[in-house]
Amino acid sequence: MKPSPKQQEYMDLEARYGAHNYKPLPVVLNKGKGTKVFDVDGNEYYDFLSAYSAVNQGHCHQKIVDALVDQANTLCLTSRAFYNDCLGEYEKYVTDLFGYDKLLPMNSGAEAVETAKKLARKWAYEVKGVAPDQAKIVCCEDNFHGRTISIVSMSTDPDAYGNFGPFVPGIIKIPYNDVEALEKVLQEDGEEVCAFLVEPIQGEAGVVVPDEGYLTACYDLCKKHNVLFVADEVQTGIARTGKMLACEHEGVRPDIVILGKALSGGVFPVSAVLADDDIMMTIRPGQHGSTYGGNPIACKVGMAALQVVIDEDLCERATVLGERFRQGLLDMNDENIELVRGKGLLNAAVIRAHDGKEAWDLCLLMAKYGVLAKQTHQHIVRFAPPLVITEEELDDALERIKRAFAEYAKK
Ligand code: IF1
Repeated sequence: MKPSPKQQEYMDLEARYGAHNYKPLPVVLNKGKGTKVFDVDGNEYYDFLSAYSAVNQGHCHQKIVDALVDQANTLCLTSRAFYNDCLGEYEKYVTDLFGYDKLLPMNSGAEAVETAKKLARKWAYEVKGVAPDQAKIVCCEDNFHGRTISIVSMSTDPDAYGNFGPFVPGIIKIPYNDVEALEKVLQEDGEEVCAFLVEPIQGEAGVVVPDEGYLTACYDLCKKHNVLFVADEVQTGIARTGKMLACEHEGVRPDIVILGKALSGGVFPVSAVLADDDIMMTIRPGQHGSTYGGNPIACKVGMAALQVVIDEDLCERATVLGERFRQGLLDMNDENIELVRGKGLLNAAVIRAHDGKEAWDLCLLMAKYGVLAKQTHQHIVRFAPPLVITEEELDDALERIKRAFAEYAKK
């Protein structure tokens, strides 16, 4: 898939003037609507990445864009030095929807993860009674929670932490989907552990779905040892897996919930941390915040984005169409598909290397046939279309993916 001269020009600009912290697929987009994105040459694609599950509501959803534009023409930013007429309404809307006492508004997912870690530590010292500066956070190997120094201190991916040390202490890493590992750590260090931070499904690791009952067993262990169960639902939340929170599949109610990405439908950076008063009220005025956190645009966009999820029943769509998609991949009986896994419309296929080709090459072929997806690690392709995708679009996309696999299989 050779970029056109026009596309190459855009890529060259980025190569010359931008940091090289990504290696994007060679496609230059200039328009998006619903499940479709369009490149500068007018080619159209199904977006099967959804900006890593931020665009669950579809690109440029009119109701979310309207909320953005209306508020942008009214009042964009007050900072939290003053009140505004949007934040309280937004906080009520979200806490009512998810069933928590309070919300702390931030902007990026990483900021929300950092906020959750600070809350857990604060709670440890001021409620649980952990000795000063001794609080530990248990996290899982192969996690992805963002890119700050404190977060990559938890990473087991050399690309994520390499040469970014020294790292933040107070972290215990255990294997994912291993209840006994958590039990052992809590038996040994439970007194000083403030939180267990976990993705209900590990996204970046390759859409790794834990065994049924894993989240429940971990939650119960946390309760037994007076440890907070903290769910990073930045990627799995907001209907992506068929529930508003992926933890709901097991009926687990996290002590702290971290939201981001689709909280704004891909229109604006909005993230949030949810918790009840016994945790949230440990942070008092002047102890945490952010310039843009809780800004009026974020509040209006967030409410519009969540209302779309409800009005268009995106949880049900993700469940039904996710089943259809996984079955569609399996029905291809393609020998280069080693494994299909996922929940709702967060799915992935493990791709067999073939004739010197691997997942990246398959992504190039899928782009050629009008489907944009991205590999994670070497051999895994994540498939995560906007949840507004129709059955017809899904079937059409499957046909195109099938053609890409057929070409991938050729010698
Ligand atoms: C990149 C990955 C996905 C996340 C979870 C927190 C955050 C993310 C579970 C931080 C962000 C993004 C970051 C983006 C690509 C993408 C990603 F490949 F990096 F790992 F989705 F899997 N928790 N994930 O998935 O949220 O600060 O980015 O708003 O950094 O390349 P953020």
